[in-house]
Amino acid sequence: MLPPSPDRRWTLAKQMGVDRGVVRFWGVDDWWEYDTLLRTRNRFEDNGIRLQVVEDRPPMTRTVLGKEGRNEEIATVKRLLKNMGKLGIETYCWVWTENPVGVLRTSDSIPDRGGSLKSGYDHEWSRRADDHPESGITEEELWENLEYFLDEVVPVAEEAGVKMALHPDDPPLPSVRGVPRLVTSVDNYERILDLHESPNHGVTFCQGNFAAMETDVRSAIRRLGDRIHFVHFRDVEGSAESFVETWHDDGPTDMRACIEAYRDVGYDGPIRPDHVPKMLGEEDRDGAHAGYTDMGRLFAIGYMKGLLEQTA
Ligand SMILES: [Mn+2]
Repeated sequence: MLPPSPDRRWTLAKQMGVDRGVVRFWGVDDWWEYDTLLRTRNRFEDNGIRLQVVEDRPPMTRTVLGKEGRNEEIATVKRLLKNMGKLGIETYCWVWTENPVGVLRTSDSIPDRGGSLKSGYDHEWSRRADDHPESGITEEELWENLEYFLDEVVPVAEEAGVKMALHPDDPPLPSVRGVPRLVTSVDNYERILDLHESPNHGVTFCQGNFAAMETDVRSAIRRLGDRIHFVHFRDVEGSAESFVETWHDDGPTDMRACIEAYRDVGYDGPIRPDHVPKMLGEEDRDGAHAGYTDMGRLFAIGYMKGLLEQTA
C-alpha cells in the first residue's frame, strides 16, 4: 500500500520489482473526484506502477448508522466507483464500520525477536473504555443499512466494471465499545455476499483477521472462493479477543498452504503484505499507522515472492 505521491516507499517497491500498486489517500481532500484520481493514476503509471486498488473510503458514518444524509454519502461512493471504472482501476477495498479507521489495536510496541516491535489487541482494555457515542445502534439495524447500501451501490460497480472487496472489521469481534460489528466471521461474510448476489461484490481476504476468527484459514479461502477480490497477507497469534501480529514467517498459520489455497480457487488478483513489526530505528509514520513501516514490508514482500515462486 502506497501514498498517492512518490516517496521512499514508491522507490522501494520498484526496487523490489513490484509494478502494481494499492493506494491510500492519506491527507488528500475529495480524492474520489475524477481529476484527483486521474492525476494519481497517471502519476503511478509515469513511475512504472499500475494502480490496481483503491484502499480508502469516502465518509460513510451516516450510511452505516442509517442516518439523514446517507444518500449524499452513497452518491459519493457511486461517483468514486464510476471514476475508477473510467480510469481502469479495478478494485475497491472498503469497510463497513462506524469508524472510518476501523482497525483498533491496544499496543504498538510488543517486543519480539531481536527487539522488533509488534502490535496487538487485548479486548480487556476495550471493555474498560467508554462506549462509542453511537453505541445505541443494533445489529439488525446495521444489517438493514448494509443491504440498503449494497442495493444502491453494487449495480453501479457492475456497470463500472469495478470489484468491490469488503475488508473484515478488525478486530473481528461481535461488538466493540458498544457498537455491533457484522464483518466478523465466514458465516457473516456468506450472508453479506448473499444480500446482493454479484461477482462485483466480494471480499478483501485480510488473512490475519480470518486467523483471529479461529477458523481454518484455508477452508475459509475455499468457502469464499471466487468472491475473493483482494488479499491482505499477514498472520496473528491468538484469538479475536487477544492477539499479537506476528512476523510473516513466525505465526501459527501455514502461509504456503494459504498461497496454494488461493491458487486452488483460481485467484489471480492483487495481494499485498499487511501489518509488519517495526525494526531497528523505525517509528510509525505520524506516530500512528502501526504496521506500515518499511523494513518489515521489504521482508514480507521477499517472503511472499518466495512462496509465490515455490507454489507456481
Ligand atoms: Mn487488512
